[in-house]
Amino acid sequence: MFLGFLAGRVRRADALYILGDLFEAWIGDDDLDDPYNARIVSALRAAADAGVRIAFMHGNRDFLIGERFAAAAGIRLLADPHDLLLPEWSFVLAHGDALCLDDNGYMAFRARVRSPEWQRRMLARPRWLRRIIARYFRWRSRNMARAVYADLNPAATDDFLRDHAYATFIHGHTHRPATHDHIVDGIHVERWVLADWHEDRGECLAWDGETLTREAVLPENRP
Ligand SMILES: [Mn+2]
Repeated sequence: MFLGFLAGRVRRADALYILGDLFEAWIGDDDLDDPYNARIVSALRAAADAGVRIAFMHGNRDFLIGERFAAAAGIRLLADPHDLLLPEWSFVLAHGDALCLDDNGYMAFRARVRSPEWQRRMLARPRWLRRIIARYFRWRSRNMARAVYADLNPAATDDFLRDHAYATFIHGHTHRPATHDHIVDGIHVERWVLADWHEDRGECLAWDGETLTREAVLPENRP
């Protein structure tokens, strides 16, 4: 479905922003030759070659995506968060996990795996071992998520919106798609939460210069 999206709807856009967790797991850019990964990368490349500017931000599952992936796919890596200042409107983009401060276990894990030292040691391990570790992480996170998905910490979110000049905030990660209204320092700020993707349905946000719209993404790009 994502391949159909890249070949279809995306071609009518100037730019595509992917806010992380594109992959269930990413064990390192030396895994670009895996057939599944190669298909995704060449589909991104085709859209990029067709003139769509594609930017990618790391999620909590694919944070090991690096410059080799970016070069192969023809995309640009973004820092999290990213201030997207368009002529008509200002947005701030994030994956969303960095504000889930109430999930202490996850925040400790995040700090550990995002450190350059941990990543260097991880990438030095053989691929087979990294695959097993990635599977273990997914299993553990599924078990923890079964209880309840973490949500953004309200006070930290207000601070974040203040720090980003009350720009419209777009993020995913929480599995709670919605559009929220925040009043921060008396200013109305919108927060758009992206939906998670499944085999048979996905969702993107489209900005036409005036309005932001949720668009359904369906298999084979059916209308
Ligand atoms: Mn996530």
